[in-house]
Amino acid sequence: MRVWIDTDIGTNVDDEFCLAYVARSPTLELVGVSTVFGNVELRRRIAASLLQLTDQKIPVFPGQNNPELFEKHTAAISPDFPTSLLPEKTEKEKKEKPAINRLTGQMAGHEGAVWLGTRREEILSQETIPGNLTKLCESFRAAAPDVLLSIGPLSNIALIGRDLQSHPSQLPMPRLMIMGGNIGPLPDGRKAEWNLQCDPVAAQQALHFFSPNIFIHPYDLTCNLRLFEEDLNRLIRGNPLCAMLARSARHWRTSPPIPGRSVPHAVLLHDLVPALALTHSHLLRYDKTRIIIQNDGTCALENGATNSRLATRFMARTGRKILLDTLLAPLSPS
Ligand SMILES: [Ca+2]
Repeated sequence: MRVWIDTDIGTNVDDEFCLAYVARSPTLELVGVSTVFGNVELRRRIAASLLQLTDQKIPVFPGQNNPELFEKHTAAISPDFPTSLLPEKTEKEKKEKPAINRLTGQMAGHEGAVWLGTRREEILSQETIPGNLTKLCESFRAAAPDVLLSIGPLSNIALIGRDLQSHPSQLPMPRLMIMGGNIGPLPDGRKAEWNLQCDPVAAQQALHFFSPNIFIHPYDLTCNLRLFEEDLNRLIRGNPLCAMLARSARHWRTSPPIPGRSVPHAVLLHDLVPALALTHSHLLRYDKTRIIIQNDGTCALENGATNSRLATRFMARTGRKILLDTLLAPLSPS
């Protein structure tokens, strides 16, 4: 199975574990990686540095650093495109301004410290490189993955979906596996899950383009996959990739995910869940659903035609064992 990962690697440590797991899984072929949100060039370097420790050469492409860019880019191609796909606003939303509450590419400040030794001031400087987006779309089409694994805000996913639909010879569309959204309440009184909250417009459009071949792994479920101190102790004594992942996880536990948010303390591997679903589908159960993403990034279930499958059960303990066994397997000599 050919897999492409779109990631905001560097902020939460779970993206790093996801990349490492897919790269090292004997049944998956990682054919490309793209980075999203904030300093995408720094994120590209982090991903490349991690992948260097696997025994494969995998290209990494910087994508969109800011949700606004998607509309600018698509507007240039098709001026009438974005708004025609948005759900009808409710009467209440029509009165509220702004209706769409997106976050710009905010970095936490600790990204790259473990993998690259990056200093805080380098992390916070960001570049916008629209030309990269064309290259990203072309490379994605050339790689022709079976699965697109989305583990960050969905800005690049909407862009890729739109690009694929405008190249019909590239169809069928790959399966879209998303870590994102929430069905139940979130911690800290947050209303929406981070990946959807950062770019709800792109999330709505991703749903439109890839439906019904979409598998959603919501926060409520993914927070059950957790690594403990004993796991990090095992990893730190493992191969060089495992040792770096353990160091990065320890660093993450003491770094606030974004300014103003509390330090996480626990290593919760949200982004691993859709990756484990690819290799061990028996770990999960899905319900056919119709999900709607609201303009504030919250999810609602609706009656009507199925547009996705929502993961409702996950065997976290078995998943954790599979992850550790896969990562701790000896690296083959390069
Ligand atoms: Ca992520």
